[in-house]
Formats: sequence, C-alpha cells, structure tokens
Amino acid sequence: MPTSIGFEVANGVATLTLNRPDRLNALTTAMTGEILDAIKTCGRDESVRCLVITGAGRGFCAGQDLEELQSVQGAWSVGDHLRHGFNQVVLGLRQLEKPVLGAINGVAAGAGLGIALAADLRIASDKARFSAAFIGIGLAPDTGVSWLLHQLAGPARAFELLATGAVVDAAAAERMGLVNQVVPAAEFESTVMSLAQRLAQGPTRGIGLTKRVLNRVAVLDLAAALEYEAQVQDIAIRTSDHAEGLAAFLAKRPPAFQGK
Ligand code: T3D
Repeated sequence: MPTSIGFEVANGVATLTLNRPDRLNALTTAMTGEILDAIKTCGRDESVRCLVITGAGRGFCAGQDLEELQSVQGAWSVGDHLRHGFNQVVLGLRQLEKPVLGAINGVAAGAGLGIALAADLRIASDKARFSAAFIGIGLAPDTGVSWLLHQLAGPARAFELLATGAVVDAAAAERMGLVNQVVPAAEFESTVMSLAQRLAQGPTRGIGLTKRVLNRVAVLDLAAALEYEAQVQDIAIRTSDHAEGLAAFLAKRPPAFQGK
C-alpha cells in the first residue's frame, strides 16, 4: 500500500495525490517508487483514461526532500538516483499514452516543477507558485526542467528561472506558457475534474498517439515529422474510436468513444 501518495480511480480518471503535506510533498526515494508504480498501473489499467497529478495541502511538490538528501550525503550517486527515480517519472508521464493533467494546487519547485511540466497540460490554482529552486542549493537543473522550460518558455526565460531560482506566481507562469489556465482556488477542483472527465471520455488511443507524435517530432525536421505523422495516422485510422467518431459525425450525433 502506498504511504506517501494517494491513488484512486473513478469514472475513467486516476488521481495521484502527492501526500506529504507537512513537507510540501517533497519527494523521498520511497515516494518516487510509489509514483512510478502508480504511473505503471495507469498504463496497464484500461479503465484509466486520464491521469490527474496533484498535491495534498498547500503545496504541489517542493522537489527532492532535502532532509533525505542531507542524510545520504556521499552515500549515493546523484546521477544514478536521478536515472532510476525522477528521470523515470518524467519519461513515464510523457510516454504514458493517456492524457496527464497537472493540477497545480500550490508551490511546485525543483524536481516538483519537473513533474508539473512533464504533464501534458496544467491547470494552476491562483495560489500556485513555481520555482526552478535548484540554484538555491547550488545545483544545476535535473528532472527534465532544463529541457521542459526551454521548450515551454524559451531559452531566455529558462536561463532566468534556472539561474535565479525566482519564485513566480501563477499569473506570471501563465504568461510564460508554463500553465494552460489559472483558476481561482475556490473553482480549482471543479475545473480540474471537469476537464479530466472530458479528457477521460475522449478517444484515448487517438490522444495517446497524439502524445507519441508530439514526443517524436520534437527532434525531427519538417519532412521527417510529416512522414512520422503519416505512419502514426495509419494506426489511428484503425481504432474503433475513429470509426465511432466518423459515424457519429455523419449521423449528426455526439460520439461515444470507448478509448479503443
Ligand atoms: O539526489 C537527487 O536526486 C538530487 C535531486 C534534486 C532535485 C531537486 O528537487 S533540488 C531542489 C529541492 N527543492 C528545493 O530546494 C526547494 C526547497 N523549498 C523551498 O525553497 C520553499 O520551501 C518553497 C519555495 C518551495 C516554499 O516556501 P514556503 O515559504 O511556502 O514554505 P516553507 O516554510 O519554506 O516550507 C514549509 C515546510 O516544508 C518547512 O518545514 P517546517 O519549517 O514547517 O518544518 C520546510 O522546511 C519544508 N520543506 C519545503 N521544501 C522542502 C521541505 N522539506 C524537505 N525538503 C524540501 N524540498
């Protein structure tokens, strides 16, 4: 049984709640293992058609637990800790062929920012804050934050956030392209759940293949991207949800996608 995360599935939506609120959900090695198990479950379980990641209490996630980091000084290879831990979380979220919605309830810092940015889209409460944080303890970026910030906000903003560790509020994060939408705290949960339900009722294979294409085209030139799109569309056209979407359009009725 997980102890530092909550995990529940209802109506096609899996909700993973980072749950060490007194530490702003800072990540221990054990917790990271639980997150990885939950992501794998989402991949295996056909009833899961959307994953929501959020935090308990007033934080989303404050990154690596610094008490744990202090306690293992010299006893672990940071590189290996990242390779087996946070790197797998980021890749797991990006490679999960189902929509991942980051519900950023509060502060996201360091590796916690990496997890937030690895989601496919983010809704932030107006109480959320964002900080690369690594530089505050003399570290370079990890957990994909360099790459993700560069992609989302561009090189100058990425450098600014990484080199200063500035804590930015939700409105500024939205202006920088780090979040899709900011909502008042009172409407946060209902907005997240309504979008999650909408995504969970979508053509899950088509959404998953869309992620596959976006992941791949990031490293291709236009000609290669066009070819990759053509290959993946050959897969999408054979899904039941494509047949349903087409039939529903022609019959002028709403589609009932099954995620297959
Ligand atoms: O080996 C490896 O894999 C290394 C990998 C490293 C990846 C990283 O993530 S490095 C970056 C680690 N994270 C940080 O440096 C962020 C540290 N936290 C902060 O800078 C601030 O807490 C925040 C800006 C995130 C929020 O500030 P604020 O004022 O809202 O809250 P606070 O009062 O600082 O924190 C509340 C409590 O949470 C506090 O404990 P207390 O005083 O109530 O007993 C604080 O110590 C604790 N806390 C916050 N962040 C962490 C933490 N405890 C352990 N680890 C934390 N990361």
